[in-house]
Amino acid sequence: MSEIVLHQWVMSPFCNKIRRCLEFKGLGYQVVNYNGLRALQAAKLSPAGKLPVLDHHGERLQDSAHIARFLDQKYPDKPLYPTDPGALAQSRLLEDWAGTSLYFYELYLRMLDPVAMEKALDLVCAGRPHWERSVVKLVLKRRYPKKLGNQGLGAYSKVEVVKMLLQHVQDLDTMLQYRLFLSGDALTIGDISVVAQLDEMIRTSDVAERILSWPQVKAWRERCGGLNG
Ligand SMILES: N[C@@H](CCC(=O)N[C@@H](CS)C(=O)NCC(=O)O)C(=O)O
Repeated sequence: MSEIVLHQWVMSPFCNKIRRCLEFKGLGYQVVNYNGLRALQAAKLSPAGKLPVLDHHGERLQDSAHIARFLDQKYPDKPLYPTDPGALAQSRLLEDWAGTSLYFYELYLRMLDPVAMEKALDLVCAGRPHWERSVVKLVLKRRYPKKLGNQGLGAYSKVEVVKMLLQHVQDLDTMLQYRLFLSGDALTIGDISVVAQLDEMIRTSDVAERILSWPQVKAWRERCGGLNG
């Protein structure tokens, strides 16, 4: 086993974020996937019970923001968090916005849409016995409407949610008319966090084409390295 192991679901935007961080830093790593009912074991890996979890030379870390900061301390050569104070402030705010706002759009478009849900099940049940798929589907269908209801987005129709999301995408497109990346001319944790959320919408949702119809966003996503995993 490699000295760096990422415990993940391939379709998790936060796991996508950490794959991107590791690849940006040029670090070799292995992944352990928690597909199907193996998800029950994922919950035991850390106190929060969420993924990603990263094992780094025997040290176990959880939470993507914490992991990204840890990687920057250990491997400072290619910083995820820029040194320029303005760029640093923007990239940290974008990281937080991606995880606390954009994530719920991704969840809505994936978990409340029957076609996207089937695509997500293909990903999260790959390699597992077929019967596990119906159990996982039941859990997802129970858990996420409640979660989205509590967060607030669940109260809106899909048309309204897509409209709000596309306004955000348009705003990103406007920001990118003046710079190569969201906080300036270099890729930062802000770009990685935002693109990881958009990737997972593009992967399973029928809104993909409309997101990619924004030319600056499309070109920026390619500069960020496309979908990995
Ligand atoms: N703040 C955490 C969020 C991680 C997160 O919500 N992961 C989701 C997968 S996308 C998860 O583990 N969900 C399972 C659960 O909530 O039980 C991070 O940045 O790592």
